[in-house]
Amino acid sequence: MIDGKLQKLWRWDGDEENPIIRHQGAHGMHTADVDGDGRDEVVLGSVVLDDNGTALWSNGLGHPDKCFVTDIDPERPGLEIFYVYEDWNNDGNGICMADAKTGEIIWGIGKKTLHVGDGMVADILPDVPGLECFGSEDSKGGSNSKYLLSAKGKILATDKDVPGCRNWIFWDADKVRETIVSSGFENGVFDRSNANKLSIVKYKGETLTKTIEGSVMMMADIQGDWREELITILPGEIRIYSTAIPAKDRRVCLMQDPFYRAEVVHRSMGYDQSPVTSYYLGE
Ligand SMILES: [Ca+2]
Ligand SMILES: [Ca+2]
Ligand SMILES: [Ca+2]
Repeated sequence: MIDGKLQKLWRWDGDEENPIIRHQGAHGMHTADVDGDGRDEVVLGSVVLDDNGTALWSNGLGHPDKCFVTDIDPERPGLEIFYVYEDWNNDGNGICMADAKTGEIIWGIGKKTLHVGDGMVADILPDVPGLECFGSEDSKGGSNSKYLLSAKGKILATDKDVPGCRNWIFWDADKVRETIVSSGFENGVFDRSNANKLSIVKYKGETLTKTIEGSVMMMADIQGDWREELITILPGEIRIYSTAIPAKDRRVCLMQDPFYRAEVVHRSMGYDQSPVTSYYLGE
């Protein structure tokens, strides 16, 4: 910023890079300090731009529908990135986890994948170390397979035992994340009369709240006690739901984490993702 005006520091065109970096972007970008030098990189998908506007790395795996940057495996130093790839992948890396600093693939699912259209990372199994990683094939690709993996890449569950990827929220007092489900989609059959009723449930566990109405817009810690509020919309109305479950510990407001704050904004870009923190937040 000079004299109150933004100045261009650099421009980037993938075709100027070697190797050329076409077709490596995801549906949304994330800004994170992946190399720990205090300046943010831009995670475009399979390619990461350094803060000086040059490619830091590219894994060459193509177009991920989504990727998640966070400390997935706290036993490894630094951040990791979980990828789900739309591109057909014969080499077992269509669902994979990479080192965020170098792009090195830490593990892949080890199976052929066709079009993995959705994914998520969250601690849903407190007895399994790290964040669990899950992804689902899009039926457009010719498969309905779903996978739940540990932070070490071990397949823990498949298909009907894998939760949905879309809407996850910190709602009760523990650091295991809960999911928001529409009762209109119970048993996989869409009931239009019930489609606006939402419940917050634990994975393979109890229902915590079931009186929520509207369509999910966003989840974010906007009140500041570290659990997240749920923002929904109905015709002519915006609602903010807050948990009524008392916290058991005091934690810094998630919005104090600049990465989480940017992830909340990210929700308005591309495919919607539940925001994650730059640090490990799980049991
Ligand atoms: Ca950096
Ligand atoms: Ca780590
Ligand atoms: Ca929880």
